[in-house]
Amino acid sequence: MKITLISTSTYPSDQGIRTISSMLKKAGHNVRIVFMSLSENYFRNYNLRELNQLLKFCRDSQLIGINAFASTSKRASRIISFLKKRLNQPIVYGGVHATISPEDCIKVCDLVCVGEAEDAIVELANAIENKKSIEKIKNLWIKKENKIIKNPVRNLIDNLDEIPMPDYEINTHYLLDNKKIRKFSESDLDGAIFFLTGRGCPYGCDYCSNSLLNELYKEKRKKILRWHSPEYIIRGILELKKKFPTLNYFDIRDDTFSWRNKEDIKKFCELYKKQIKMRFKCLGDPKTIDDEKISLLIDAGCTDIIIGIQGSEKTNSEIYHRNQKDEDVLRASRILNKYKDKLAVMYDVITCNPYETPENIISLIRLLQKIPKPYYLSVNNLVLFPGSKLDQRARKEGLVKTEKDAAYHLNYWDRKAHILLKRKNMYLVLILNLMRGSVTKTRFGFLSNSLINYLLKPERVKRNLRNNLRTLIVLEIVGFYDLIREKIAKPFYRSLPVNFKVWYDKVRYRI
Ligand code: B12
Ligand code: SF4
Repeated sequence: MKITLISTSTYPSDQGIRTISSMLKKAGHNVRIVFMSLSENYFRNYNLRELNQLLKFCRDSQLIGINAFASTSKRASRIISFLKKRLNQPIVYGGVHATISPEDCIKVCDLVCVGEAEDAIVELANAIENKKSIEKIKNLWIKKENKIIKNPVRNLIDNLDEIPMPDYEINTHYLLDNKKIRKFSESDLDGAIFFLTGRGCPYGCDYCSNSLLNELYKEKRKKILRWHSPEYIIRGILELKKKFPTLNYFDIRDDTFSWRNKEDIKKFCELYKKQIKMRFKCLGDPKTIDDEKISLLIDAGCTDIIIGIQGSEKTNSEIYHRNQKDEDVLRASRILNKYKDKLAVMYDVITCNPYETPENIISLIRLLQKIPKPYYLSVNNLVLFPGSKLDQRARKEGLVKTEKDAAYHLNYWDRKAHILLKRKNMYLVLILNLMRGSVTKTRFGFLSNSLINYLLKPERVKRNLRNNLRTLIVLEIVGFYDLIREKIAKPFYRSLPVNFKVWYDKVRYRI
């Protein structure tokens, strides 16, 4: 059966839709993926010309699948309503937004797939092909004659190694590029592939969609955290390396890769070093980082690691229910700093949170000042994803009344938009946002360490929190600078040939 899968992601790097595609192909279906990427503009929706091109791809398909993040859900809605008016084929809406906000999605689409979709999508496609009823297919919500059938989710896949590798047969993939849908090419990978080596998260921070996944599956499985075996990962990565000669690195995107036990990491590193011989990036969690794991990863080729701090100890424990102490962060940072010549470290923090107090933000800044340098600081402004625990709380308490208040239409890094939307602790949130960037002994991004200390003098903080005039003026200047960077500098870098970027990285990392 012919099936068209549509990704609304800003970048064509989805693993989820590629895995769904592999499952369908394995079941004998003829699948193509259209990546409706809009990497040049985070906020744009599709125009008629683009939708008409997509329509041509969908005409001959017996099933159409579409995915979305909360941030791309408007794009998905536009595509679905456009296609529904012109075609009779069933459209199924899946992905993280459908999993977390099925109520939202069923308003625009008659079929919504909640949760892990590997088996559900194959069952759906087979049922459609064989003209069988789809009403009892687990994971599916079905709108029928103004009634909604809400089937429960099936169990999570126990053995992740049974899943086929994500689909990288790019001759069956298409990409929206500069208002035209064209064939996907290797250079669209931009020299890197995101790779997930597991699923689920052992934590369940209140702002994160994992808090909801844990809830959704709590009666289905004790642990939603599952890992692929090192052998499976290496087999997959090796295949991709052979297939795409311009690949420059792998980006292992598990939120808590360092949670894996030592034996697993040892095995993975041994195989990676012997067979892959290419640098990689990964993410770690302060509590599970230890010296041996880090030295193994570096020896295998890890050049970059991202560590989530998120908030001060108080913010983490009282607002996010994230079990992490400042001491965990400092312990991990001391280990990482031992390898500063070989490993680039980026710390992630979140601010612009409606529940944060000025003291919480100051504590976070003080913690950042204690972390051994150098490092890179990524400052993200809070987005309340529909359905996450923090979003539920904020809605109940009246802090979020409309979609706009939740800020999920905004990019995490859009500091001006977030600060103006939330208007809380503006002075301190701006300081933290200005600290984003490279951190050296004397500087945090735009600000010098001594300037931060000057700006944080208690009297100054009090005054500027009461009167926002100075903050607003600086915010305008920063907004202008960010605009130039987004509109001119970044597109220029993206337009550089992949080979140049590969060469640049090689020089930079001496590999
Ligand atoms: C890798 C990653 C990225 C990558 C690649 C994104 C991409 N295009 O895939 C990068 C770094 C670019 C990225 C960017 C962002 N990300 Co991100 N990212 C992830 C991460 C870590 C892994 C995604 C993944 O591959 N998962 C594994 C696959 C197998 O799971 P899955 O995608 O959910 O797919 C399953 C189901 O959803 C379903 N499914 C998926 N597609 C389809 C399609 C159909 C038709 C059907 C039926 C089913 C279906 O079946 C799949 C298999 O079971 C997740 C967290 C996580 N662990 O999932 C966050 C996550 C998806 N990101 C998130 C966010 C917010 C973002 C940003 C918006 C952040 C920002 N800058 O503001 C951006 C922008 C993304 C965009 N607009 O395109 C949030 C989304 C929350 C939400 N409710 O929307 C997540 C969940 C993180 C979180 N903890 O909250 N991200
Ligand atoms: S540790 Fe990361 S992925 Fe896990 S629940 Fe918290 S924010 Fe989400």
